[in-house]
Amino acid sequence: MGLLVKNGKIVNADMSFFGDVLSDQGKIVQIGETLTAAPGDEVIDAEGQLLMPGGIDPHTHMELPFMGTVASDDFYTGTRAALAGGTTTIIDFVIPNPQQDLLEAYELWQQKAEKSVADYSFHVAVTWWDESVREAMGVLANEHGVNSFKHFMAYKNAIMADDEVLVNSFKRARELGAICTVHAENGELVFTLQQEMIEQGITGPEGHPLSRPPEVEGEAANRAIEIAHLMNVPIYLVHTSCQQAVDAIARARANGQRVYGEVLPGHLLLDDSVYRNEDWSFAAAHVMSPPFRPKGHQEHLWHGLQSGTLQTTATDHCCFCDPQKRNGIDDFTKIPNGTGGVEDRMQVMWHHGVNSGRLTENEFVAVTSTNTAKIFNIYPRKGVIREGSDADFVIWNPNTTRTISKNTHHQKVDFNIFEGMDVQGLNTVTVSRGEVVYRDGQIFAEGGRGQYVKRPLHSADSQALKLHSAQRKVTPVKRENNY
Ligand code: URQ
Ligand code: ZN
Ligand code: ZN
Repeated sequence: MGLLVKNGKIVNADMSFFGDVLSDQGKIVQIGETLTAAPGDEVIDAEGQLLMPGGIDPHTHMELPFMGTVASDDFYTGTRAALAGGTTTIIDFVIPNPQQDLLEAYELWQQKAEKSVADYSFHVAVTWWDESVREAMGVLANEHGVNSFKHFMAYKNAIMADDEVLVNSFKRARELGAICTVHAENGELVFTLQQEMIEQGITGPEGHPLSRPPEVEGEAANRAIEIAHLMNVPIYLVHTSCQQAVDAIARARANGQRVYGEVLPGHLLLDDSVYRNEDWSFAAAHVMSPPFRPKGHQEHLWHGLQSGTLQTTATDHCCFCDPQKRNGIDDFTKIPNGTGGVEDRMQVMWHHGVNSGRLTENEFVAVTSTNTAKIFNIYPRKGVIREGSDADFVIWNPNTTRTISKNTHHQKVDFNIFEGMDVQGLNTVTVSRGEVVYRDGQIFAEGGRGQYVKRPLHSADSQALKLHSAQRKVTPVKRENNY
């Protein structure tokens, strides 16, 4: 049985046009005007509505074990929420403990994700280094469709990657034709500043942003970019949150370096006043890293997105309920870091991006879907409404409104950082691989329908490698032993 969506305005990153879209067996099979349905096809009239590629969220952490607890949204509940908000693919993270075999961790996460209702893929974090890690990266890249490796420069005494890990892993990624992604905060600086806060008796959530000021991110962003430059590997900075990081990316891109940046709706719209709220739980609910920043950084992030310095939006969806956040009731450094948003990203970005005039509808598609698909090499399978692509799209009514609230969201968490936000422009229907999985508030998706998306390696461009290493080949200076 096929699905025919008629009379919609199709909005891709490159252009908008009116047409009908026919999907069958999970793929878009025909786009044209006045298409007719075959017997048994489902037909939806999208008159007055837009058809846009399903959102791709390149940064989620479903059921992540972290800071002594486990993120509350799992791969079933979290991907249900994603579909409800118009996101049809997530890229989550395999995060091995230091000394844990990367392949063992990968298998564990694959088991967790079996209950997903949306398509999913994995970045794999490199949290330690030895020859076995090097080997495992090759197996993951060549046999399991992993073309991106993550590095946490923060979280000392846990999953922090020091320069030895960064340099070795970046070099290995280059050999494989993979891309490196980084959480760019200097973990040593954070650790020391945290101790200083505690010594000064600052134990509440207000200490969180004070212990990781923008300079902590700026230093790490510049360091990661320079290491990537010398190792000649593409690099993607996740959740850039401040002017310092945006400027580091802009400088590198202006110098022709392959650097990408991601931004979260939370960092675009919220500021650090949330941490000074008198309600401890409210303030703690906003504890995530990097923290929401002082006023001023938000506009710089918007300009980064509008100018193309930043290419993607994500959510870093990593939820912890109040009882979990209360692990840090006496010490902010023990508050599990993370906030939600996988259900809200598309609508928040439409309202504050397109309705505000900051982004065109085409740019909205680029930063919520297409650019991620291109950077992580699943375009045009995902990220575009085109014949032959996966039939992942939303039917979007630009006139409908909703007020975001924890009381109505599908995310399994007792807080919403966008609580009370009125947004206009919603997905009335979400289609995933040709199936209507969400419609007018109802989710129709069985656990396990989500499929793992392998991501092909970018060409380990031997010519570029040769050129790069040739540039570094230095002939030793011949000296007579005249001493
Ligand atoms: O750092 C991350 O991206 C993970 C651990 C989620 N938590 C967070 O505060 N961003
Ligand atoms: Zn992070
Ligand atoms: Zn994250």
